Amino acid sequence: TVEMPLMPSIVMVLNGPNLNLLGTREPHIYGAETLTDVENHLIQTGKDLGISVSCFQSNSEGDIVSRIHQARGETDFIIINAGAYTHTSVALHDAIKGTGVPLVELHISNVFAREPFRHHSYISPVARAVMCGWGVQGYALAIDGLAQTPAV
Ligand code: CA2
Repeated sequence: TVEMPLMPSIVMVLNGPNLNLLGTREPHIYGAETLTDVENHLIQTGKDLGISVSCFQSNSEGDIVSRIHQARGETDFIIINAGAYTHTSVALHDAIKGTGVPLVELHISNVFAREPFRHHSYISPVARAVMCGWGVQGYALAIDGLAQTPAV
């Protein structure tokens, strides 16, 4: 028999600063769904694909660093929307690099069609994949992509 590679079965979705405001402001950029709507959706998408999804949001850089540390050994993949810390945080870059947890960087908006300060990411060089501009459905697309990805 041939051993088939296993897809990631435990995925952590991390949302950073201000993403708790989803669905309350700027719906033209970020959509009308709340973060709770999006998270419940993702947990269901995961169930349908045989992936256990846990979701976490924090406005604090240190909390997100700690979650990345905690993910090591207990999570196969992280999907992170680090919000504005994407563009500022060497600490997040170091946490991802230091733990070696495979990670997808995600943005709801197309950051490259926006202000120049959103064009640089400290996360991209340490991410396995980067996606942006798909709206909140990007999260489900990422889970779907992971379901088709052999775990490493
Ligand atoms: O497009 C994305 O997902 C971003 O990561 C969102 C961040 C922004 O700083 C990044 O450049 C791109 C901001 C998140 C703010 O989220 C809000 C959602 C609804 C209402 C207000 C803010």
